[in-house]
This record gives sequence, structure tokens and C-alpha cells, in this order.
Amino acid sequence: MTPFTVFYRDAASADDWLNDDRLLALLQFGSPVAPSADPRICAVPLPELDGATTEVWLGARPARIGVLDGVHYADSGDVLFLHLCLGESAPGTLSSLTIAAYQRLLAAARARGYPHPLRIWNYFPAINQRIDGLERYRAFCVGRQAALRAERMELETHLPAASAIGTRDPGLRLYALAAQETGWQIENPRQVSAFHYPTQYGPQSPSFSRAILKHWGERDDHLYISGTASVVGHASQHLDLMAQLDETLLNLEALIAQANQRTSAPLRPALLRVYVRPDIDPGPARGRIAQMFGPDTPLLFLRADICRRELLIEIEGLATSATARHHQGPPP
Ligand code: 3EB
Repeated sequence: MTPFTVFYRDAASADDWLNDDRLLALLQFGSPVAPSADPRICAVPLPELDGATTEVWLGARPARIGVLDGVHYADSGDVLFLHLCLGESAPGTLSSLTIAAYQRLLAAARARGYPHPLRIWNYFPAINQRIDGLERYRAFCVGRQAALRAERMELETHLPAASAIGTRDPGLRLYALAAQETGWQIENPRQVSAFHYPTQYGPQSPSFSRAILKHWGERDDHLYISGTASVVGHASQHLDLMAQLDETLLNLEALIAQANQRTSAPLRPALLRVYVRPDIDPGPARGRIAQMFGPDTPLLFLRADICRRELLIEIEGLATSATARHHQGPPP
């Protein structure tokens, strides 16, 4: 059985979801964020392009919730959702702060009985700013790789899917989905694996997989899709938004096709999150995505900085198998 579903709802319904004991996480968007004492409330400090949306993660059973060493968590017996936010003491310490954040996140996940992170989101400010000659995104990658090495994570075969996104709000924020057993790492045949990027993109390659495929039951598959952009091979492609979007959509299509080789039913996006640079008019992007994946595909547009200066748009999401959708679609 599918252990949880994820869907977008109007932010006005947040209180109703907080009364549901199966709630694993309620993602709130917008900047600046208000801190919350409820461990299930996870702030993503990025403005929405339009509307006021909340993202609901609903488990199949009542959740156990709490805070462990500053890590907020909720688990259903099948999956664990967790998040933490660490303040930065100085802009040049991002790499060591990243190590500390990963250690705490992964230690909390292990302590709760979920040693395998499937998907990790990383948010921090000034992602493209250079400090002492090193871009902060690259400093983050140095810290992340050191932390995963220290955890003895298999760096080429069991990397979690990820996104690394620039905010305007202070603090390094991580949130993650973890499981008791590993998923399958999926790479994109159109792209060099990020963990094999040459050193022109930074002293340590980015430690993430393009996607993780998780078989939750005989026929219930989830594909956790990393942030996907207009990168072919290892190089960024195109200068204008719509050309980057088309390349990104080809990457998503190729990635899903790759994952479909391991599923019993074809995967389709259940929801997509689209990051667009603040100064860029999203123009006809929504229509183009709908054309590719169908007009009913739920989309959320956020204003964000992307980890390579030249990239204007990045898309991530969850794809599910037809059977998973049929047996347990999101509640109305
Ligand atoms: C890329 O393909 C675009 O460092 O965690 C996408 C998803 C990107 C995740 C990360 C970076 C990350 O390289 C950038």
C-alpha cells in the first residue's frame, strides 16, 4: 500500500490538515517565514508566483511527531519526514554548517529507525555569492560530500535525490524523506551524473542522484525527482527561459522513461514544483508544462535562485505509477 500521498491545497485549509492525525508535513511557502512550534509545519521561504498554496504530506496511519536535537520529525511507521534550520554565524562558514546540519539530520533519522534518506531539500541564502573565491553553492557541495562520506554513504550508488535552492531568508534549511529500506537510484541518460561533474563546477562534485525510485508495495511506485534543469552532459544549455524549459522537460521525460524500465506501470507526475528566478517572467511556461504532462498535473511556481548562475528555471517533483494513483489518490 502507498504509505503516504502528497498534494497541493489552498493555504486557507491549513488548520483542517493540522487536525488530521495522519499529517506528516505541511509545507508553507512565502518569505519571510514565521517559525512554528508544530513539528509538522515546514517553512519553505520562497514566494509563490501566484496564489497561496500549502503542500500536504498525508500518511496512511496516525503519525508520531517530535523534535530530536533540533530536528523536527513525523513518522507513520513507514516513512519519516524531518526538517531542521540552522542559523549561519558568518557567511564563510557554510561548508562546516552543512556538515553539522547533515550529521544532525541523518542521526535523527537513524535514531527514529529510518536510516535511508530518499530525498533531501536544501535551502540557503546568497547561493550564487562568492566568498573567499568560492561560490556558496560550491562550498555547500564541499560540506555535503564530507558529511555523506563521514556517514559512509555509498557516494555513487545510494545517493538521495535532492534540490539545492537559493532563498532570501537567513539560515540553512534542510528537509528530507527517509525510509527503513533503500530505494533505487535512477540517473539520466542525457546527463552526466552530478557526482561525476568535472572540477570546473566546484572542488567537490554535487552529491545527489537524479531520482530515487521506491517500490512501496507490489504495484505502488514513487519516483522522487531531483531538481532538474537545462543541463545536458554536464553543461548548461540555452540563454532564454522557454528554450531552457524545453530542455528541462526533455530531461524529465528521459528520467521518467529510465525509471519506467523498473516499474510495473508507467510513472506520471503527481505534482511538480517549478522554481523560476525572481527577475524572470514565467510567460508561457505553465502552458508548455501542461502540454507536456497534461493539463491536470498540479504545478506550484516559486521564485528562487538556482544553483548555477545561468539557469533560469528548475523543476522537481513526485511521479507515481498509475496503480498507486488508482488505489489511493489524494482525498478531495
Ligand atoms: C544540475 O543539474 C542542476 O546540488 O542538490 C539540481 C538538483 C541541481 C540538485 C544539488 C543541484 C542539486 O546540476 C542543479
